[in-house]
Formats: sequence, structure tokens, C-alpha cells
Amino acid sequence: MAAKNVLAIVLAGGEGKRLMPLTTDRAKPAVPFGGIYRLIDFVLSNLANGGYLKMVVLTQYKSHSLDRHVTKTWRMSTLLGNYVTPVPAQQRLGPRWFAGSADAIYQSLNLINDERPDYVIVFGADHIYRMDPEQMMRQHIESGAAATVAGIRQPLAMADQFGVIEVGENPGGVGNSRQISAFREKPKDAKGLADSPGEIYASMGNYVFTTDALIDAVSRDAQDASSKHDMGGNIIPYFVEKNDAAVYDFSTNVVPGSSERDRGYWRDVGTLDSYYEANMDLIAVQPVFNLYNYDWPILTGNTPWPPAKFVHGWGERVGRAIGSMISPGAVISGALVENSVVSPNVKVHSWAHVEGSVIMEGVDIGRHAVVRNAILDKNVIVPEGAEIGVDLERDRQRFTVSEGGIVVVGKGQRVEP
Ligand code: ADQ
Repeated sequence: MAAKNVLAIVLAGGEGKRLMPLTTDRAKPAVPFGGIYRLIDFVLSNLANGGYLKMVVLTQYKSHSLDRHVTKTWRMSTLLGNYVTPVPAQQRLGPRWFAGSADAIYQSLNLINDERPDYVIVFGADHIYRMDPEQMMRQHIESGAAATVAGIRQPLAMADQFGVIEVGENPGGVGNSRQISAFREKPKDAKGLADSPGEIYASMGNYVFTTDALIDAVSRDAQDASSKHDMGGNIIPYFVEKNDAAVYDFSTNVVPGSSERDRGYWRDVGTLDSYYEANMDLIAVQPVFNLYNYDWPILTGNTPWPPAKFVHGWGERVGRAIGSMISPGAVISGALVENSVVSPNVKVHSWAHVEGSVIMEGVDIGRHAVVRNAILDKNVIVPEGAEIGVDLERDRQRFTVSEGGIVVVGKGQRVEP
């Protein structure tokens, strides 16, 4: 049973610059993923499945589609006092946006005061994973630490993208082997772990706090003119300095229905390449992230699209999809779709060939078109005979091409024939 007095705050105000052009018109947590989901569905599903049903989603940047998605999809019965509420920057401190994630919480202290929870969960909104937050909460309560940070091993080369955790017992601290002895946000000179020099212990950007300690920390931080008002940059280091922060080892988290293969899966989809790879993880023959685990479902809105349809042709023109996920409302008509994620209401016409691609809602791919190693945002129109991902030099002149060579076509773009 989940502890009763818990408020979950989901930080969803990130700008997602490195996901451009997917974040031209929407906040990063609202970026569509895996055909029918948006990134934010993963954290909200984890919280809901874990029994934490009082959630506020702090938004700011280009939040319209995020707001609409949360309001429409995550509407809950209020009979039991549960809610998922998107909250824009309150501008309590004058006409300005949030300075950083800690300021976002400071500006929203009224929500905490309204709810009077014993504990506050603060989770990020842009990761693909399954996690039972209750197991982290249990450790938090048992350890007595004021702050608990979820940690996961990541490659040393990526240290400058993460908060890096060092673990060790400090005299006078929370007094167990999970105490954080040092925490550095995105260091350029991190060293590998003693038992694995090629790895670091990274913060997942998911925290549990004892309420009074959180209120105290963000209030102090608000008075500090030298602070960046960032959870990872300022608040967690503050607790570490006080010997009052513990790490929760994500590799010990066991979610119902998970298997050896997908246990511990967590992806920060901060770049176009990592976003693409995480989509491809879904369609691997033995998926490392299993969407078909109904014991811990990933929840989302369900527009009642008709079923996906495969229209027959003949010879090479048989409408078919191999190694792919095809969402409802899609029509694959005399075309071949391979190793791709296809969203609702996508049309692929005769002789077209789609390969290794992520195709978002409403995209129309004309006859004889070729789409390879690409991400096509919503409502892109690919006319008859057009080629995407075939000549990267040419594609660089008209689209975004990621470091890894994935061609990304922005929302609603009509590709030249
Ligand atoms: P980053 O993701 O780089 O690192 P940040 O940009 O602050 O940190 O984003 C964290 C979360 O907060 C995201 O979900 C984002 O959408 C949201 N957010 C950012 N600014 C916000 C604001 N002003 N208002 C509301 N929401 C906001 C963080 C940690 C690292 C950790 C990585 C793991 O700081 O220590 O390793 O996450 O990915």
C-alpha cells in the first residue's frame, strides 16, 4: 500500500533544445513516443500504478499540447480526492517564468501547503522506464534521510549530462551504506566507479523528500542570489552537504510483470539519437522495454481510431509491415513498412518503402516514396516518389539530420517531391 500523505510533483517545464525540431511547438514531455504515447505518460503511469494519485505537473515552456494531453487523458475521478493537475508558472514572485526546477517548486509551495503531505515525490517527465516509486518511498522512510535520489549506472562518457553521485558513509549522516557523500551536477572531470571504471552512478532526476525539509531547502535557495535554483545543481548538493541525502539504487526496483531482459531499463531521451534508439528498443524482436506488460501498464489517452488496416496489392505491392508497431487508424496500402514505429492515422501508399523510421500521427507517405532512418513529426506530407534518408547530404540542406544520421522532418512540413 502506498503511504497515504504523499504529493507527487512532476517537473515538466523542460525546453528540450536538443530535441529540436520535435520541440519547436511543444514542451519536451509532450513529445509523442512509441506510436500512441507522449513522454510524460511514462512517469505518470509509474506514479499511478504505484498508487500515488495526487499529482501536479509543473509546466512552463510551450505547454499547450502538454496541458491538453494531461487534462484530457489523465482526468481522474475526484471522488477519492485524487487528481493530476497541470500547473503553469505561478509568477508569485513577479512577472517572470521559473528560473530553474527548484524555483518551480518554490513558486508552487501553495500546492504543498494545500495538501499537507508527509512526503513529496519530485520526478522528471522525460524518461522512458518502468519504476515502482513505492519501493523508493519505503527506503526513504526507513533511512530517515531528508532527501532520497534515485541512482543508476551510466557510461562514464555521459557524466557531463547527469548529476553524478558518490556513495559512502559520513560520520553523523543518515548512517547507512546508501548515504550520498558527494554530488556533482554534470561534471566534466568525473571518474569511473571503483568496481567499474567505465561507469558512473548517475542521478535519474527522481527524488523523494520529507516535506518540511523540502520546503525549508527551496525557501533558503530562493533567498540565495548566487543559486541557479536548480534541483540537481543546488538542492541535492545542499542536502548532501548536510549529510542528509541517500541514494535509492534503481537496479533493485522490481516492477510486476517485468523480466530479466527489461528490468532496469531507463532511457533519458534528451537527444534525437537517444529518442530514436528508445523507439527502436520497443520493436526489437526481444524488446528491452516491453509495452505488453499489462501488470504495470503504460497508460495514455485513447482516441477511438479504427483498427490498423493492411490493404492488399500483388507481387511486391502487398501491403505489409515487418518488425514494426502499427497504431490504430493507420492504413498500409500496397506498401512495405519495416522496423518502424507507426502512429495513428498514418497513410502509406502503394510501392512506398518505410524502413527504420518513427512516423507520427497523420503523416501521409505517397506512392513510390522511400523513407529510411527518419523521424517524421505529425502531419508531414511525403509526396509521390520523394526520398528521405537516402541522400544525407541533400537531406542536410532541407531537414535536421542528427549526429547519428537520423533525418528529422518537422511537424506539418510538406516535403518537396
Ligand atoms: P536535466 O534533465 O538536464 O538533469 P533539467 O533541465 O532541470 O535537468 O530537467 C529536469 C526535469 O525538470 C525535466 O523533467 C524538465 O522537464 C523539468 N524542468 C526543468 N526546468 C523546469 C522548470 N523551470 N519548471 C518545471 N520543470 C522544469 C536532471 C538532473 C540531473 C539528472 C538528470 C537525469 O538535474 O542531476 O542526472 O536530470 O536525466
